[in-house]
Parts: sequence; structure tokens; C-alpha cells
Amino acid sequence: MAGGRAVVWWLVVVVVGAAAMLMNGAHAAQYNVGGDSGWSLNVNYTAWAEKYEYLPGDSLFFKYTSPSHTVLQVTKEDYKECKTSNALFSDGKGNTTFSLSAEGQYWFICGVGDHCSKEMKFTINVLSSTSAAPASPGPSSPDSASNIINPIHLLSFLLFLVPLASFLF
Ligand SMILES: [Cu+2]
Repeated sequence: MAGGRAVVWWLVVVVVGAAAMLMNGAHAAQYNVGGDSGWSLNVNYTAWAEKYEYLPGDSLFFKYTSPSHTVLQVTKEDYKECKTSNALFSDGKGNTTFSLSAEGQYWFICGVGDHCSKEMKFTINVLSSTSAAPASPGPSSPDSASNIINPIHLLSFLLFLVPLASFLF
């Protein structure tokens, strides 16, 4: 049965490798800013932003139509003063996707009219991948768009496959 054993070990290696790959990528989440309300007036974005833990590789989706609103990433100082002239990032084409590529603090405001002073603004802190809890369940409420694979479920399924394989061979 030496050949059977080899097949089982080969299977274990493949399964563990696949699990590691999938768990690595499973955390990239896209967050719909403001949930169902999207990017608009009369939404408490501070309360919305505090619901999640953001990691590098995640992205924000601002749902709005041009020219009603814009998305500006600004400095902390400009955020406080609702200053729009020195934006680090700016888009007003509608439905903006913003990649949170690096850890650190991000400040966002709307650059249209007095929307920023009407609280159309929020700040988030993107944690480093290592500082975040590895077993974090991630976003699961309806206003997060895509967290396709639940790593825990996947892992239990794969761990179930291993004894099954040893039984078969
Ligand atoms: Cu606006």
C-alpha cells in the first residue's frame, strides 16, 4: 500500500496549499460606502465607517451619480476645514472605487457645495495585515459587497477531505 500512502500525502499537500492560497486572498473586501444609502446627504458616515476593520487590499465603493457628488481624499487638516483645493485623490465621474492599498489613516469628503460641512465626510484607519486578527470574520452585513469565500468553512471542508482520502486509499 506504499503507493496509496504517497497519493494521500500528495493530496494533503495539494489541499493545504490550496487552503493557504484561498485564505490569503479571502480578505480582500469591497465596502459599499453608506450601505444602501450610497454616497449622499443625510447619512451618518462616521457611524458607518466604524462598523468595519479595513485591511490593505480592501476597497471602498462610493455609489452616486455625476454631478451630484464627488469623492475627495484629503489630509487631516483639510478634512477638518472641508477644504477641497488640495485633494490627494479626486473623482466626480460617478460610482468611484477607491483602493485602500496601504495601511494608514484616510480622510474622505464630498467636494460639492456645502456637503462636507453637512457631514458628508468620514475617516478610516487601514490596519496592517499582520496587526489584524487572523480569524476576523470580516464583513458579513448586507452593505458589504464581496467576501466570497468564508475561510473557516473552506478549511473545515478541506480538513474533512483528508481523512476521507486516507479511507479511500
Ligand atoms: Cu455631496
